[in-house]
Amino acid sequence: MSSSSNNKKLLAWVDEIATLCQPDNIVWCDGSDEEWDAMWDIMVKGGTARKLNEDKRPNSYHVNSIPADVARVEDRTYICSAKEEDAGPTNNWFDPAEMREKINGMFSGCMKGRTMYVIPFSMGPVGSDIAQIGIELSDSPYVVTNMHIMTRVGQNVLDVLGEDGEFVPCVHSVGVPLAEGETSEPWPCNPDNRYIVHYPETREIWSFGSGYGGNALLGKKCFALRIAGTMARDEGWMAEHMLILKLTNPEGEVKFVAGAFPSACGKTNLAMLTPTIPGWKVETIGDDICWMKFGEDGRLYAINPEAGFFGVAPGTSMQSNANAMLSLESNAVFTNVAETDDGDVWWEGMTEEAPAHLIDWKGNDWTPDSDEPSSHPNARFTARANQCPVIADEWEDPKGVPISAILMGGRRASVVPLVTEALDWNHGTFLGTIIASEMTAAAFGKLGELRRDPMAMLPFCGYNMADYWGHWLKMGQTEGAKMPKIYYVNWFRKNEAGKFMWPGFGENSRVLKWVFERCNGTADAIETAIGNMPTLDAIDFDGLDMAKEDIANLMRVDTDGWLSELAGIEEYYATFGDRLPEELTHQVNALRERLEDSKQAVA
Ligand code: SAT
Ligand code: MN
Repeated sequence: MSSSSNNKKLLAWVDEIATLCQPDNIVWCDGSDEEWDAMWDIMVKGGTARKLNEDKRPNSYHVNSIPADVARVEDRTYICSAKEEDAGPTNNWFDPAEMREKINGMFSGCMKGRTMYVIPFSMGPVGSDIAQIGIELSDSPYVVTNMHIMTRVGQNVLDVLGEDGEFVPCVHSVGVPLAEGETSEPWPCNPDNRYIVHYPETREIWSFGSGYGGNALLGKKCFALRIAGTMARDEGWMAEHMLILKLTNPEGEVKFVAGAFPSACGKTNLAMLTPTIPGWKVETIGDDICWMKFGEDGRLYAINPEAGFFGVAPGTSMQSNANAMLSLESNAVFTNVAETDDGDVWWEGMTEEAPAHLIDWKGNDWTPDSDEPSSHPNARFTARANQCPVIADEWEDPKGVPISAILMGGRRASVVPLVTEALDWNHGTFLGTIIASEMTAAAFGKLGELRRDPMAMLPFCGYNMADYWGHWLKMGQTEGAKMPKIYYVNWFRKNEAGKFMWPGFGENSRVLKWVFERCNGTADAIETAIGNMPTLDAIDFDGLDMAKEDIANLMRVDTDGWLSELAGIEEYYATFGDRLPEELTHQVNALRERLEDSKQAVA
């Protein structure tokens, strides 16, 4: 297990970081099975991991973090651009020179007593024109194994990098140096000193103090969204928080659809959906991140830069997402879930009935009478994409797949209908900027209050959000561009009794069918104030157990509701000052006019 490179910049940088962090050893990772085994061997012996019952879940491991380190830390995530306005009001900005000083202090000697792993990884199929190379230096064997699944790791990446190729440098430390003879905690981390730092101008990532998820697996949100986003802006492509799916109609015709949804809106489920309408097929390209570049024909071609799924475990079951369950039957990692008496894993919602006894994620005995859930709500599985039974043949196509439509949506109990087609790219961009979700728990703010999450990128946009919107608009003006159609969807509308009107899950295929047929010009729509909406019979509601009234409400323009949204949108836009693209002001004004006109027409 070892790899090597003759890239001068890389060799010099590895030396420099080793001098700073002072690890005991340096290991160049090669992504092999042997390396996987060796990492787990270290973690099992060190009390970090438990191997699952080989008969139940071959080659799979269970790890628990500590309660202080269970999720991304948005308040410790920094964008260190030279100018504060370039980070914008939605990011934590920090002066880059001051941050460098802080970082030098923090990282100085931080890997003492540990091994520094050099992880060469490709985001996207190795060698694809749309792919990018990163190198993560990390002192965590847990990170090495997760990167094996989530990215493409190995010598072939270094071969593509060659002598003078470019890479994004990513430095990660759990932030717990060991004294002579001291052994590591099972889950080392430094929760009081977590820093997730991005330098967009020099395209660097530094992460300190956390071993978990997006804080530590730096290819994911840090690189593939925050840093890649700024690269995309500079180079004329797009790095988006979107699933990608392949949709096939009963005649065998194929379209590719991307979709941006905030956390907890069922992105992974949609990407792997089992259609309820006969003859239609959904296959998966990706469940979280989408990079798109123009092809010669002016269309946007997308790749999934990742190689695995880092999915939320609780709630995932054979009922809610059979394809995800089948993806993690072997070669998988489980973090912060419960263990069963027969050496397997369990989480809330996996089966209707909970096992009679478990060891919970904190290591305590658990029974169905216990007060706390057995798994952390943000417990995760890490599963290989190529194990997904509905992974599309094209998922590793280096030239990407042409995107016909982009879906966007939040979690809205009111106002927003089931599906609306944008009038054009600019209008669709506008709809993306106004994505929001109602707060569901009082703890997160006032009930019913909106958390705005434009394009589902709020925590992931590495530069000024208003400039990002400007980039979307600019993409649409590119000479010869044939942009995808944009659809604003809402699976989460509630009726007056507080019940979800729309069944969601596999039934979302009914909306996908309309989208598909709109792209072909064969489905009906009526132009309304808020966009093109399906006529009542354009969506197949056949066999759905839904009240007529709910169907009507789901498909209706709530003119007054929309009018009262406008003030909130304008207030939000105002927070971006003069960075707000003028076009978006036009869009709000035009929407207001259309709504008022339609009100008069009715009156
Ligand atoms: O922890 S991650 O950022 O990788 C996943 C997520 O928050 O969606
Ligand atoms: Mn995500």
